[in-house]
Amino acid sequence: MEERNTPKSVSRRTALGGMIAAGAAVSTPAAAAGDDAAITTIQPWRQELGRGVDAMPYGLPSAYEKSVHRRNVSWLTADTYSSVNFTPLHDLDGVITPNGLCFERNHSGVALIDPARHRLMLHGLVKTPLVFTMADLMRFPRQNRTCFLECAANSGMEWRGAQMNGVQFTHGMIHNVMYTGIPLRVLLAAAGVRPSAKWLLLEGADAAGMTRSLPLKKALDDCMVAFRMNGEALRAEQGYPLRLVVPGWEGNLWIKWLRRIEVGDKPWHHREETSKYTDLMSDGRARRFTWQMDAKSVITSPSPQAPIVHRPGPTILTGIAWSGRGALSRVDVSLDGGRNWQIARLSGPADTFALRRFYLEFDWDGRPMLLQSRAHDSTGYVQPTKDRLRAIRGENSTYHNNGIQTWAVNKNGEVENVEIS
Ligand SMILES: Nc1nc2c(c(=O)[nH]1)N[C@H]1C(S)=C(S)[C@@H](COP(=O)(O)O)O[C@H]1N2
Ligand SMILES: [Mo]
Repeated sequence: MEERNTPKSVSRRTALGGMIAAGAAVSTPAAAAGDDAAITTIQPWRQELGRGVDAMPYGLPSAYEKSVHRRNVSWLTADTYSSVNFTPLHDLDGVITPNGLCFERNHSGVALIDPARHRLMLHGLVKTPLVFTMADLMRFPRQNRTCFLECAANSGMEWRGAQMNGVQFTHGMIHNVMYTGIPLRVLLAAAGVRPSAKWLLLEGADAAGMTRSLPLKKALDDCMVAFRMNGEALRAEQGYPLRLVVPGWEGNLWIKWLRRIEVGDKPWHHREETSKYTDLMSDGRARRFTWQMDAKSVITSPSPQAPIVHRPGPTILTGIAWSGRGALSRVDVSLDGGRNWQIARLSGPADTFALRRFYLEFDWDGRPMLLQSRAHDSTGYVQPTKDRLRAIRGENSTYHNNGIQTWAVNKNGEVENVEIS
């Protein structure tokens, strides 16, 4: 992993002005039949029996995909228990994050819970306090929903300037999976919420005993208590056997290893919420309760970890976009640092509060580029530039950075994280 000590900033003119005309674009994407030795060779896998169906009861990716994995940044946290690792966005396509690649953010490591001994308690301002076993929960009606989870600290290291040389590190505190779970309103109805109730306290069973306050309104609206991700049981890292799903809102509220829900009439005070999870502005005031995730997008390829490895000619640009305010409606892409924009092609499921995948197919002329993407959502909100964000929020806040990302591509197809001014 490469990192920089000094934020990198280039002017649009330096990056694009010094362009030298590259040689005539060669576009021979495929070899002519007969030229490719691999076609005539009889490789080992064509000569031997393959592995039997009993060899791998739980499947793993091909051995040739070994480099596709989560990564952490050793200097970022003092230990690996209260820490984070990052989703390898540059290696993924489509919208679903495979379970083994979902980033992890833990405050006291991963709790390993025996589901037979796990309980969910629901109490406080309710008519009947309840304690559920996992077996009890399996008898409630369930639903399926795909949602992104983004940590409020995602892209936080980029607030003062380009820092991390890879989309995995600049934007990898996000994952997008299909959850199966019980609408929280169904469980609350079973206990009978009292009229004075306004807030919930949610508590995890990890050593951190992490607790968060959540407005009852959001809980009744669309939260769920999930026990499956992408069809199989939650991974331990993601809160096995139970986690809260809070569509469109920051990851911090998505309590993992969920063990207790207390119903109250006001928010609880969390030390961390006031010191860390608030956005300090330039004038010293803080934004509080900024839970909704703003519209954001990023190009995942080309990117520093996914350079262009082919000659000029047909080139595929792709990325992800999302919004926690409303439906993602459009993504624009610029190849010249925001001077000219084209509308990208969206492909795949269009679920609200889930990742969208976009593409732009173009003929690369072999010259340097400054790649940017910009998300729009159904509320009319448009993803801002980083300069615009900083003008409003100042230099102190590192949370909720949804500014436009710039990747500089050089004539060799190598890509760097830059900021343009
Ligand atoms: N019990 C518990 N829940 C937790 C946390 C935690 O440390 N303990 N971390 C929170 C934070 S800050 C985030 S961003 C998300 C991360 O979810 P993930 O590990 O599935 O990516 O879980 C949230 N829920
Ligand atoms: Mo987080």
